[in-house]
Amino acid sequence: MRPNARRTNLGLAFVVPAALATGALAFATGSAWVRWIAVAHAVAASAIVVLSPWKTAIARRRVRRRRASSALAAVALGVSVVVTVVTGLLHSTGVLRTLGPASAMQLHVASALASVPLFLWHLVARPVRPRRTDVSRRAVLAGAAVGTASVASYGALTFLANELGLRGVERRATGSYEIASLDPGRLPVTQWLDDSPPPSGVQTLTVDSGGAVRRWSLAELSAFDDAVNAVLDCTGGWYSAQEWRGVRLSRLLSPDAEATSVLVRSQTGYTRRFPITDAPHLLLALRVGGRPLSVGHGAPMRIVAPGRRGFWWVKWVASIRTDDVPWWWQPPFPLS
Ligand SMILES: Nc1nc2c(c(=O)[nH]1)N[C@H]1C(S)=C(S)[C@@H](COP(=O)(O)O)O[C@H]1N2
Ligand SMILES: [Mo]
Repeated sequence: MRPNARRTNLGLAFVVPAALATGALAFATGSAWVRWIAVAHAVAASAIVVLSPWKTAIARRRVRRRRASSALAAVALGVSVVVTVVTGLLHSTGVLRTLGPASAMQLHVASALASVPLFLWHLVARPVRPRRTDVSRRAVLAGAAVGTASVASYGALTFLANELGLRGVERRATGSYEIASLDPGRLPVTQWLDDSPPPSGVQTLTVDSGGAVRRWSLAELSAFDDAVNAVLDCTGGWYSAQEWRGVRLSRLLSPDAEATSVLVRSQTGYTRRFPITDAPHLLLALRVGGRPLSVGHGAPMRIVAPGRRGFWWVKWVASIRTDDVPWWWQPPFPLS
């Protein structure tokens, strides 16, 4: 079939950002919505695959006509998209979850991030300007056909994974695989980007709330014994259920009518800001599975944030502050 270059390119200009957006949203979402966001992510990825034969034909023609300016960036974009789709498939089916030192999920995210500037550059270098005729009857039908084929291939893959008993079907709604639940000795130690365990832990926790600063010693904090069973779900693609013990954050805060958020800072400078309404549900954990936290897992204390992805579970907590800054006034994902 002779490719309709305009429609194929317009389709990709829509589904590639959709795949990126749903992927980022899946990491940011803690509620039950994450299941549907993950499904939308898979369908957007299927659409990229469905459109790829046409896009390949377009690229071939381009090369043949020697209109190969900015070809290197275009090829790099193609490679990054292929790697992203393949690693996404490897992770989600469970066929191959580690590739050398990295997990399929880590490579998936890294190549997706690499594709963002390349994609933007491609749009600038080879713009597709929508025309009126793009919303013709035929175009709408073509769009519907691609949509149907994408949903169908996602459904077929899910069916096949079930039939073949692939490990991918055991995943949680977030897409993560279970590991080391109730066995904290085997819990993986991981950092978001480049943080690392401090050589020695803090001896006190500084709490700045309601206009007063109070320092809590570890002995004082250890006297609390609030227990929370919660799932640590790392965006690296695994989750683990553990029994955490420590003190509910709300117990440490002074009443403050103005406060809208609580800022948690680690000894290493890693921070996350939570809505103040979360304070009763957040645990400052000193123990896991009945034992003090190890250094890797955040000794002497860390945040346990049920329902939030791993990057919210600040380790090596040194200080907590309440103020009236809105909780969303921070990068959606940590930068360190
Ligand atoms: N200070 C600090 N806390 C952190 C991180 C970090 O890089 N620095 N990484 C987070 C991420 S991404 C995850 S998944 C969990 C991992 O916790 P674990 O090492 O105990 O499994 O810690 C979170 N807390
Ligand atoms: Mo993580």
